[in-house]
Amino acid sequence: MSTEQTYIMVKPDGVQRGLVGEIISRFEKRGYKLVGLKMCAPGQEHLENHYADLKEKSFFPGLIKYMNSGPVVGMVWEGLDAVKTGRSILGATNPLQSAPGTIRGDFALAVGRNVCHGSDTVENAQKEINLWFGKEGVTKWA
Ligand code: RTP
Repeated sequence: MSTEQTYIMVKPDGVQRGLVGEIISRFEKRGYKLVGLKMCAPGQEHLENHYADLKEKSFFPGLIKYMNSGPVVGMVWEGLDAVKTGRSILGATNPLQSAPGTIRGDFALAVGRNVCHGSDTVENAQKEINLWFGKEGVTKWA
């Protein structure tokens, strides 16, 4: 098991519902280290880049519209097995299949309003961190 970084994002519904603090708190309490935090309204082009691998999916236009409906909060969390364990903290993509105790299992019902995003591989995490944090990068602390 190695130390990794993962990109976690509170989606517009999570921000509007006041879940940012709750989501940060769950990662902090689990023991992950916050090394990047940014609120932004990224715009259509940036969101299309983030979800480029889903471009051919029928739900893609609706996904971009949803993601563009308000600001998001992007975070980079660092720690052991951060990518896989990060996704287990979020729960299954479809909240109806998310276990209670996960973020989606506690706060969501619809796949199209599933509150949060988490990188699915170490490689994609690095791509997403570069895409969202770019030149400014993330913070180093002990
Ligand atoms: P995410 O990137 O948001 O963490 O989600 P994921 O990897 O678990 O799932 P993915 O298949 O990459 O889907 C990205 C987001 O698209 C929306 N979605 N809608 N059938 C549908 O209507 C549908 N399927 C997926 C969800 O918001 C999902 O998180």
